[in-house]
Amino acid sequence: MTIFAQNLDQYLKEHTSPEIASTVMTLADSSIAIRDLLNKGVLAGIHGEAGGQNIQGETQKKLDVISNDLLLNALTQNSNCAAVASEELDDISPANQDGTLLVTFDPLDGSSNIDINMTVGTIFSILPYHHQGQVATETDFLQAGKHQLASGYFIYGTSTMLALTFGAGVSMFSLDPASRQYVLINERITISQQTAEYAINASNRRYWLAPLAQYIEELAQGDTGVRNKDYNMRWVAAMIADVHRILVRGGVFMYPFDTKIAGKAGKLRLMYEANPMSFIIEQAGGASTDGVQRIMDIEPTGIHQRIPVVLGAKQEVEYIKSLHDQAGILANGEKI
Ligand code: AFP
Repeated sequence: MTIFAQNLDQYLKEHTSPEIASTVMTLADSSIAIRDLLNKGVLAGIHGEAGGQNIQGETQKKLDVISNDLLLNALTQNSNCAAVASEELDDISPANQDGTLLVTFDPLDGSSNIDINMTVGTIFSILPYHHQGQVATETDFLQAGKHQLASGYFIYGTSTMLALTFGAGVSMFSLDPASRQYVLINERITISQQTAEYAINASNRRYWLAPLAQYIEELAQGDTGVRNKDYNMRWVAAMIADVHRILVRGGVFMYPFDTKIAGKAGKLRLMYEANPMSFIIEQAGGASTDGVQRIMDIEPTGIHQRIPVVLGAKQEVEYIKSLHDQAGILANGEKI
């Protein structure tokens, strides 16, 4: 792999506006602080439930709470951010009225992985803010994903990486622990249209809709079934890790509609997970739907809205849509 040896700050100067560059640098600085805490692990007192007390009698916070606070404080101090919305907070946090950007983030995706020393990450999305001089409200955030100006994620795995898009391809950076700088390692990430690998929590099988159940059954039949080839399955239980794997070696990821919890249209959040990851996946040449409809076309109705997600290799995503179309049902099971 070619190492371009260009640092993130230099890359940002060349590829985006000063406002977005400054906001991404704020996110990147916070990610390095989060990664430092993750590396210290149990020794940093970050494992376990929030709400306990340390030896000084101070409240101990779980790392997802600490990460949330870190990002929130840093972003609200950035003059370009009009407001911030976090998966961890009920309400949005207005910041600087003259800012031109809105930022949403999931501070630690896959946080149930922290205590088992597995991969987690931070996902973010940057949207335009149109009401300078006024205090931003939740309504300002309710923009379809196609309006995102930038999105990306920091993945804290065996190494720390950043995937980033401004709508002109996806670039990947790796954190150099010595210089504490993100270094560009790949300027054009692309996803293969086909795959032989899929990711789904198969324990939910009995709650899936018929088209999705049929699809997974076809894959499981491998070279004895209609797909005529064997498939491999992986599930990290952190979307960030499953999506990163797809960017690196291809695949299809599904957290589909299921009937497990009445009234929930899926597990993943549109504004914090589905939209930013869809932007990355599409920009890498993949596709992203709720099973039927392009996710980035969906008009959000609430900041914490949940949505089914099917993303990755274009041919597989389109095939899943065709199964829903043939069955005459929408991704949420309603009849067309
Ligand atoms: P946590 O952040 O609570 O660990 O949830 C992670 C997540 O939202 C997403 O990153 C995973 O793909 C998905 O949940 C895993 O869900 P299951 O627990 O159903 O496998």
